[in-house]
Amino acid sequence: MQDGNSTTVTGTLERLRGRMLIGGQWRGASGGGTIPVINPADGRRLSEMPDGTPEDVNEAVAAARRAFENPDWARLSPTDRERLLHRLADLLAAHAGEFAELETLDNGKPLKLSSRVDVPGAVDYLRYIAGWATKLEGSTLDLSFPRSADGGYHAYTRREPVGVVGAIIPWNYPLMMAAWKLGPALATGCTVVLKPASETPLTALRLGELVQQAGYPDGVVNVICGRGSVLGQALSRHPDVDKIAFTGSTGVGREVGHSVVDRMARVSLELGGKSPVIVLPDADAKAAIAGAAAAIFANQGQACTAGSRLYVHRSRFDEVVEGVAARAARMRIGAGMDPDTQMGPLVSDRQLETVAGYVDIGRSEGASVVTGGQRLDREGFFYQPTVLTGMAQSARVVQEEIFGPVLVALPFDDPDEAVALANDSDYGLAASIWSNNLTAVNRLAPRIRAGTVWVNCHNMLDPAMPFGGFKLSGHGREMGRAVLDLYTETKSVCVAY
Ligand code: TAP
Repeated sequence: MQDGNSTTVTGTLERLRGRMLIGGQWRGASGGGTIPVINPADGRRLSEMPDGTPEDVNEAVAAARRAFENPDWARLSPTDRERLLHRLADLLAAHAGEFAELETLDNGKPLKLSSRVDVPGAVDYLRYIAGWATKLEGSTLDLSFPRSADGGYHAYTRREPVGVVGAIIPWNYPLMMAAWKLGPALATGCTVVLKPASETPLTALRLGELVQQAGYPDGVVNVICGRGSVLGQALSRHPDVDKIAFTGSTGVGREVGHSVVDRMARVSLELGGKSPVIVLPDADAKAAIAGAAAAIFANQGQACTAGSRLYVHRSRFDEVVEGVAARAARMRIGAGMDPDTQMGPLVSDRQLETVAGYVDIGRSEGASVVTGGQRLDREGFFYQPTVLTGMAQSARVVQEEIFGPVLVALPFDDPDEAVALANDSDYGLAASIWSNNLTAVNRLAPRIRAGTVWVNCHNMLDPAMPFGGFKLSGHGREMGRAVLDLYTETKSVCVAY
């Protein structure tokens, strides 16, 4: 161990310092600049990444275009694409401990979470999507167009890779988001320019090394680092990028969407959320309390699907809210590398300011702080898990995404009111319903305007389940078979005979 990190991770940090992957070469930014990478558990500098420029974007996109047209990649059989993805998944699994540690140091999340969810989740997803490489299908079509007596037309459709993909990802699940973008792109034969968030570039860069080790031709995957407002914007506006796959805030997603639509490139957007957790009168209180607490406090509340609005039937309101608050107060907060930690720091001082600011706004809107409501008096970016009650449904803390460990709780009197409150949001990413009444659940689920509705669980994401948002939560569905639509074009071929 050195500096509290394993020697493997210390070596990786040294090797990756100030470098990014373009066209198979590891190099610094063309302007020579770097940006510090901060450990959120102590606020100290962990590493540095390149401060990439639009010139670097041009080079990465050109490398991805060359790779897309290179027969070594373009003519690779589906079986070989599947095999390569399995090799990448195997390499990731073989380095699971190192990746979990890197993710925790970079993002702050508890090592338990990165080693049990982030890394295995990325491996499982790569394995799942590898199987689709050999199952891309078109259809044969009977045409009605008249021709000679014994002649006709034979028509069929093909699925072809969309081309060069610009993938822009956030800091909350950096490795998993990288896998969600790289997996389907590589399964379908696309090439990628991946831009991780500035707060958390490390696991994406290390994954770039594994991509090379797995044997992908140079330029099939490029990992570039730099500021979103410079590099991300240049990538999303680049005329030779065929598709942008973006996960991040609704504000930036809207900007990206505009620039992409202007040039008619393809785009998928996975954006923000303000997901309701609805507890019906007959719910198992113990399960609902544990579920509601995990729904908001996992990953420090920095999850797009976080159950950040709790609506409880008035008859059970005090019991459930007190139960969630008691769990919050008991949570062990500390550095993610400490094995006892249940909640780590927020990702950055900026995020800490945002979360603390929202709780102050909540107080000014009349909210009572049932538990939490303070930053921790220690180095690093720590904030207490917080539960607010007593504000109106129209309050900003109820309507706006906080992206931190802050839960707002409100009572309801009947199912119609629960539906109205749950749907009273600009977002529509996910929701959960807690109840043992099958009829009530089946009546409620279709009425919730969200891309995923969980029943008696929350945050259950599986590679087989399509995932994405209604309303301002985004556009397109990742995972499941549905993701193939995002990374392929359908071509009709019509043959006269
Ligand atoms: P953003 O600020 O939107 O950043 C996301 C990514 O976009 C980062 O890589 C960022 O780069 C880049 N970016 C910033 N400005 C850009 C621009 N003008 N053009 C192109 N790219 C730009 O979000 P965040 O704060 O990192 O992440 C939190 C948000 O992501 C939350 O709203 C959350 O709900 C959402 N999220 C959604 C999902 C799904 S699946 N729906 C999953 C995770 C997170 P820099 O880091 O360099 O600024």
